[in-house]
Amino acid sequence: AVSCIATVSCVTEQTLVLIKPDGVQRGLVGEVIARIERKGLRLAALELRDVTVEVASEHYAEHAERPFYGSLLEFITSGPVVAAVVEGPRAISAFRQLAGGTDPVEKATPGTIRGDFALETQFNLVHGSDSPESAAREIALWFPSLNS
Ligand code: IDP
Repeated sequence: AVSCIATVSCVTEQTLVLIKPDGVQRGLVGEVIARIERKGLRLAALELRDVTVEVASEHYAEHAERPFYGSLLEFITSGPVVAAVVEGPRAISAFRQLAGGTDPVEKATPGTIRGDFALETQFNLVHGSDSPESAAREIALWFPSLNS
């Protein structure tokens, strides 16, 4: 049995978060991390790093047949990203809620990261795993030395 005295002490889930090259270039790293922390989520790992085509294509493998795949890979490898493992109760859904919908104008609402700071679907600032299976796969891909 896990005792949860404060919300942050009750770690039930981890998710992989990326601040994409547009977020790093636009100086929104602090803004995004502040929102994650204010929500009550915790950083379990955090790193600024360059992205290889190998990691990018593995990360977005499910989109390999989509027309935007080539340009998505070019974008994700265009500059450093911030990769993070974020944890807490329902961390996967909680971060997706903070991020907002994929299309930052039509789907993300004001008050979300994408709704507040982005205009184009490709350049939507952040990534967050969409399921426990994706989170496990993506955390293993980006942070192979982390055992969770
Ligand atoms: P998600 O990031 O909200 O989970 P996905 O559908 O998994 O959305 O798409 C992955 C990423 O691919 C998006 O965040 C966005 O950067 C890019 N993307 C998705 N759909 C389009 C599109 O129609 N045009 C250009 N880029 C897109």
